[in-house]
Amino acid sequence: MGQTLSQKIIEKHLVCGEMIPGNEIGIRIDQTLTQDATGTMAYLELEAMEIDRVKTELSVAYIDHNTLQTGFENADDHRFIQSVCKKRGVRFSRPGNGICHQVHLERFGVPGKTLIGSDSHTPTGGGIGMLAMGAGGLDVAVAMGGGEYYITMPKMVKINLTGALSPYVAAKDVILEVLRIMSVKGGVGKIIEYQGPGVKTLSVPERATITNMGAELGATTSIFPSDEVTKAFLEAQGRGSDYTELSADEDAVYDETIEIDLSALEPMAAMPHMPDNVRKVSEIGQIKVDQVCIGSCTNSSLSDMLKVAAILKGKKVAPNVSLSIAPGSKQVLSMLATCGALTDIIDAGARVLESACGPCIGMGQSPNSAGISLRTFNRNFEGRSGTADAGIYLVSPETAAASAIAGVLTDPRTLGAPLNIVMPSAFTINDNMIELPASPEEAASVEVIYGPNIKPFPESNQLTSEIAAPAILKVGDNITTDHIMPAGAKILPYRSNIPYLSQFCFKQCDEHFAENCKAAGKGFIIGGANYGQGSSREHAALVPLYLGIKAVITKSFARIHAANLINAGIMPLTFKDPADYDKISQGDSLVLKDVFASLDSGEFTLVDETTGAEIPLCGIFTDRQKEILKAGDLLQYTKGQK
Ligand code: MIC
Ligand code: SF4
Repeated sequence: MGQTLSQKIIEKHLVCGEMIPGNEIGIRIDQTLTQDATGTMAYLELEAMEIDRVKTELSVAYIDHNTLQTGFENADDHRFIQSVCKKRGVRFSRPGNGICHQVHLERFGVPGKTLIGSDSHTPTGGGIGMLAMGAGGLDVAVAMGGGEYYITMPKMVKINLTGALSPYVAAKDVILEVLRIMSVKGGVGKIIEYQGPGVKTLSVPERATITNMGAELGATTSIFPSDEVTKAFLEAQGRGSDYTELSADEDAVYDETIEIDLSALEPMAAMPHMPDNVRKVSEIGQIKVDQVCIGSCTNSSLSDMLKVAAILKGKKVAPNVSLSIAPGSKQVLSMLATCGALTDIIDAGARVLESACGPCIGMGQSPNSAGISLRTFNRNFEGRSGTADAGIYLVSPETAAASAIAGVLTDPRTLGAPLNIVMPSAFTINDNMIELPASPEEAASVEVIYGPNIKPFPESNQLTSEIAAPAILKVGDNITTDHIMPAGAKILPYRSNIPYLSQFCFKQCDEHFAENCKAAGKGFIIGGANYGQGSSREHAALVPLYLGIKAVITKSFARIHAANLINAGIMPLTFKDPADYDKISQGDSLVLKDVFASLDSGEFTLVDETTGAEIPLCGIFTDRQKEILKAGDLLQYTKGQK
């Protein structure tokens, strides 16, 4: 029987486990990346693991999230990361060099290699045929130390692309269509492989837009074959020698197949407040727009920016719109400047931002009250923009630029003649903002510099045979890690200060959550389906740990968050019968009995002492996960393994 592309890559990297869907497998990781908002914690963890030098083929630390420096905190964290990188053998991409996923694709990604990153959009690398996955910071630290990365062997989904995109219809519209079909939980436990004759019509940046936003499906990752288009991209980046041809076998077997005719697609938008709330732009109509933001790791490549510049050329941003544009990397920005496209962008009245995540993570550009903002980003969760009542629509760069000029949501096909973008045959290569680590000999004398904002980790949970605690919070379906641990300019600087962060935990769902936890000293969280979707931030587990959360009980979990909970020593448990969710109310006194025996059997019983109900729960953990939970957390477990 033939293999899918990801099965081939997994097989080459398999360290343990059987490649049967649902089984836990451990795979060797060739490359890692971190960004600064999760990186400080990941490097603190690496330091705690007492590893002299990273053991991967390549590890890169990017500074792209916390680039607003309104106090010493972010700059201190950057200096800390820079010093660890120098000492431990990690390349350091300085602030200004660009967004991790964009730069990694340009300068480091290699078809067929495995990559994990402490950021959920790491699957961007799937655009050049990498098996690239988002992970918690601790998992990335373990991989840097040479440890394997554990996932549940995913099911395989084939998306068969036929036809070709019409003018002004973009890669963003493809992934929005996939989100419309599959929903934000439709990809959980699956790898999405793109195939079919339509693949060769898509450039690498277009493929990367699609795999990037596969994160919003909850998928383990998404991947495109590595073909002539990949080869041309790598050659244009001066990295032709990194190319290998890769594809699935003709007779590969998939668990699910979805057909998409690219020619039939139209411009789409994800409406507030979920990436799968997708409709055609032509159906939504000409709603008035207050703000347009173009950029983020999803849509900030040179080709995206050239299209935007061509639409803006000779035009003016509508008086009711504030347009901001953040090119994805120094390479993109520099090339825009050289070819004059940046002038077209500036002359139209755009506000040019530095090459970083910026507004995507609430670092500036929060919209006005009840503002409507069109963004080329990947997440439109309520409140993420920094304005609680703003309405965020996710659209393609073409739709964004056309709307910025018109002042209302605009179908870019109304612009008329198709754009004629000529991509350069070679990119400008200048890696002077990527700092190399010290040599192993010099590394010994490099000092790791800690700032006063870096506080110790929360103490790990000691598992006890009986846990009695209140249902401190009950939430519904699709709770994101942005709900659990919000980001934004005010909070992000405290990613290495768990005690400070804790006061913001779940603020959007229950203002008094942190106080209630402190008063009770412990608690259970009750959630609906797809709990913990979105960002990979392990803070969404570490902060609840700090606040005394012992277990999270839900209808189902998102992959990275469930792993982060286990890594932090918090049990993720699910209702055996999802209808039992209704039997628990916030505030009920709950008891989890015979915890150790239940850990072995996978069957837990929760007693609701307020109502008398006995509720069966599932907690099926692998032997490794049971050991992590018994050790207190992954850090203790990893230290114990040495
Ligand atoms: C995001 O897009 O939500 C982030 C910020 O990039 C996160 C990581 C983080 O919270 O630091 C992600 O996607 O994992
Ligand atoms: Fe940065 Fe936004 Fe991409 Fe996250 S989704 S890595 S915040 S640009």
